[in-house]
Amino acid sequence: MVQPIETHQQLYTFAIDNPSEPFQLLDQAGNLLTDTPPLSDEATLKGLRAILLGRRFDELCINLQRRGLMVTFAPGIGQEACTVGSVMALDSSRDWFVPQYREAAGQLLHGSPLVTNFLWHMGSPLGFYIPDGVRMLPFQAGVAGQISHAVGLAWGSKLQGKTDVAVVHFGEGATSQGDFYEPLNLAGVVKAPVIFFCQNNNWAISTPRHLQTAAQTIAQKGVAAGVPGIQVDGNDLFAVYAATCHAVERARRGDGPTLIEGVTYRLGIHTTADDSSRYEPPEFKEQWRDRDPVLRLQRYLERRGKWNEAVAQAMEADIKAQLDAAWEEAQRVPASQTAESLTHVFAEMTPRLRRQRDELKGDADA
Ligand SMILES: Cc1ncc(C[n+]2csc(CCOP(=O)(O)OP(=O)(O)O)c2C)c(N)n1
Repeated sequence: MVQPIETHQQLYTFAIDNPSEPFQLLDQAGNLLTDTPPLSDEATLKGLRAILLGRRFDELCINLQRRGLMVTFAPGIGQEACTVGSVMALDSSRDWFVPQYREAAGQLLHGSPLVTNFLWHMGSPLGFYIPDGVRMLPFQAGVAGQISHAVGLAWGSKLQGKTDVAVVHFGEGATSQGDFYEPLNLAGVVKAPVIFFCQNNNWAISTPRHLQTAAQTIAQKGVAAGVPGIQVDGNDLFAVYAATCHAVERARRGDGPTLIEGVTYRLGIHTTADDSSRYEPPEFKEQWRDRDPVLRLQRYLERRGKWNEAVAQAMEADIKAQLDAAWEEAQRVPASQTAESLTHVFAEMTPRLRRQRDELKGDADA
């Protein structure tokens, strides 16, 4: 277990005392800053593959959107260690992953089928249907709208005497909203087993972090709600994983929520509807490129003799085959599925919804 974050007290002291020094276990050059890595080489390779799958999925979707085959798309390029590291700390068979809109890498690792993710961005209502057994909520376009739902899931788990936890992702912009503070407050009161994960990528579209909040860190926003916070290097898979493991253990013990701030950077675009060159100084991306979580893991694994050109090529080929097969499958799903959007509103359809669905089906068949 990792030493610096052992106690609850240390968690929030860390965020307040060291606002410019996020918790790190793997530095930019791939050096391990602790005696024992928190993940085995095999698990690290699995984490790297999940990051790369998310990245290649995002790149493909941007390309498909440009060709008119997808709706607006928000990539998580550069931020994938936040979602992958936090999902690796969960038990996917029982814990909940609650995304905002740029969390493909974490969603896929948590069990979301690739086809579902494609269908989402093709505008198909079937993309919003999460298969049974996958403990995940759908994509949420309303900033911070999913945070209350995550607290509800976690509190519900506690009321049922279970120890299943929920991790919810959102950006630093979301933490300016009532939809962040209200569920955070409630979670502190009822000690809901929830992990609030803020991906601080410096930008809320064109609003930079320093104009978003005067708080020194996002992590310390938890303190007033009795929720310990920790700021971690969000591009360090090991730090994200270790901090989330710690938060999960606290939550399962009944000690309540934790707020994790992953300091990261948006290496891609905000969405396909955005032109970041209009507001983002070009040197910002340049500075962050070398901190890319992919490069960092590759450098680390290379030193351990687990990464070389052949391994890289085999992994990329395997990912490409997986993406190609899922994209083929998604294209075979009939485009007109409007009626489906009414099917999952309630557990049992109301007579009015049933009537509307039948009317829509009639239109589609005509
Ligand atoms: C409730 C709400 N208000 C405004 C928007 C428009 N909007 C879309 S993304 C975005 C920025 C969000 O920034 P942040 O929370 O930091 O997340 P990021 O996009 O950087 O991941 C805004 C304001 C929205 N989708 N929902």
